[in-house]
Amino acid sequence: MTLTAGIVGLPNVGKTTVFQAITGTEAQSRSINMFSTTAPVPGIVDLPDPRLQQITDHIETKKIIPAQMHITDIPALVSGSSEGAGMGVGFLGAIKESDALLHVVRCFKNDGVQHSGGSLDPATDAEIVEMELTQTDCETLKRNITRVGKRARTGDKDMKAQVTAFEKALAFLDDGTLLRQAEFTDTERQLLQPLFLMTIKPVLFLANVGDDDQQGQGEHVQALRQYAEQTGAEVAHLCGDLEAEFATMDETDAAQFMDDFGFTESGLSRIITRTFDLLGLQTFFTAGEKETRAWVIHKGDVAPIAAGVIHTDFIKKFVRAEVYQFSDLMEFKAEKAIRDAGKLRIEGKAYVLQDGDICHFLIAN
Ligand SMILES: Nc1nc2c(ncn2[C@@H]2O[C@H](COP(=O)(O)OP(=O)(O)O)[C@@H](O)[C@H]2O)c(=O)[nH]1
Ligand SMILES: [Mg+2]
Repeated sequence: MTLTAGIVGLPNVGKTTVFQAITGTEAQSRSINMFSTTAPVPGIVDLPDPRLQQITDHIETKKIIPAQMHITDIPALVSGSSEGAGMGVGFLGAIKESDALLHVVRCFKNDGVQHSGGSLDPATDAEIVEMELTQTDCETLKRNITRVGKRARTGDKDMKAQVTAFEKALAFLDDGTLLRQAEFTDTERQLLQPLFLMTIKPVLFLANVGDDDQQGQGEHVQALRQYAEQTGAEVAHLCGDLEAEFATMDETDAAQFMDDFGFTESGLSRIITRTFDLLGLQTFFTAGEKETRAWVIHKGDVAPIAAGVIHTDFIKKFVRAEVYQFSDLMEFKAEKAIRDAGKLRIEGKAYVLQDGDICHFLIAN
């Protein structure tokens, strides 16, 4: 699976700065103007994983291919966007299929950059954006209840089930419950899926801190953490301004710069770790002469599903897998030694993959 995420947030909170920091691109539209981003901007990020390099220390390869995440920067939401204020909400279509939302919240002080609410208040800011997403979902649900409702009244059972699921979701929102916190059956989730509702998506709040709170322990990040806890979301902090600068440097300079600022981990690694936690994801590897590659799957996925990430056909054609752990390779330093030590396992269709598995799949012709 390719992980996709959409960036949301109020104006001037650092959405484009964060986008630039994590995609390593130099965006043109980073600015102190309220609506400097006027159209969705897609980007692709290589997911850093030091294990890839370590694998190739022992298994020679022509090419290293990291897993990727697709990220889209969009114009800002403001209070009233769902009724057409600011840039409206039409651009949300660009992130409707995202697996998760990265909701950037301003936790940095900068008098030179106008704050849409007048003062720094992360929890309130987060809530304003979520209100607009809620309103957008309500509109989507009402529109679809009307559309499907006409056919449901003719007695069509499938249509009736749809209307019931839509009405249930609408009732949650009317009640002030975000859909990510609402309980639905698997069937209901399937019925809601085609509507691409915004508040049902998992949210990672990105606390954009100033360089006076690089550890993310200040009151503003704490306030956001509390809000996240109450609303079933996660928080990662990063200093957008600094990270955006690292991102445009070459690796050696960036490492030196990070060291100078006392950064032990890049904001991007933190975001990836939290997104993986949030979405229940893990990584497995394939390693060989041609290429060594990282793949993203869900925790609990069985071997044929993992093979299917490489090629959809492999789900059906899966025969068996040869599997060992990344740590085995670090210990024995070669596949042959792993095999000789009896650590190379033959696994069948029911095998549940573990993070860090290195796999060879046998596929039927
Ligand atoms: N001090 C400080 N300023 C920032 C930070 N992140 C963004 N800014 C500034 O805030 C302004 C708005 O940033 P931008 O990324 O365009 O915000 P967007 O409207 O949310 O996309 C720019 O002038 C940035 O340089 C940060 O972490 N610290
Ligand atoms: Mg922007």
